[in-house]
Amino acid sequence: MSIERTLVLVKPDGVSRNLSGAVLARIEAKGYTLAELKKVDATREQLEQHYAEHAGKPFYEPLVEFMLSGPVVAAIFEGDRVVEGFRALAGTTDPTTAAPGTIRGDFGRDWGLKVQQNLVHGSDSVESAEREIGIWFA
Ligand code: RTP
Ligand code: MG
Repeated sequence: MSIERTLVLVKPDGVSRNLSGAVLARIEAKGYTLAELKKVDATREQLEQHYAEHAGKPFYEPLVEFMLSGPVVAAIFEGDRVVEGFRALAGTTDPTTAAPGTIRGDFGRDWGLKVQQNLVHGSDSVESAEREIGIWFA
């Protein structure tokens, strides 16, 4: 067993489409435990820390603007290998091609929406998770 924590964000598209509960329910149904939960208006400073690895990329500024466009739901989930497990549940980055059965594959829309509107964020490693939890649950 490797009990981990991961940081999940329901992005502004998921919140505005009233899918926060559906997303959280799927994570709980897989067996992960909700440890912390809040709805938050992100600040630019938070997002610049959160997405520091992407600074300078072409999609960085549109991504930050999108994440500022409405509230997000931030959660900490706990469980055995939850970092890897949640990313599998979320699906690949682009909802158009994310596998059916995943959150992005099932709830994503593809009529002209951008890749950033992919419903959820999940930490990509245990180290990232601890760093990101510090940003969102200081
Ligand atoms: P996340 O960090 O949100 O869990 O997603 P991810 O690992 O699957 O994707 P990542 O490469 O870390 O990118 C972070 C977020 O940036 C947006 N993105 N847009 N080409 C593009 O327009 C593009 N590529 C990435 C997505 O919102 C992605 O989740
Ligand atoms: Mg990522």
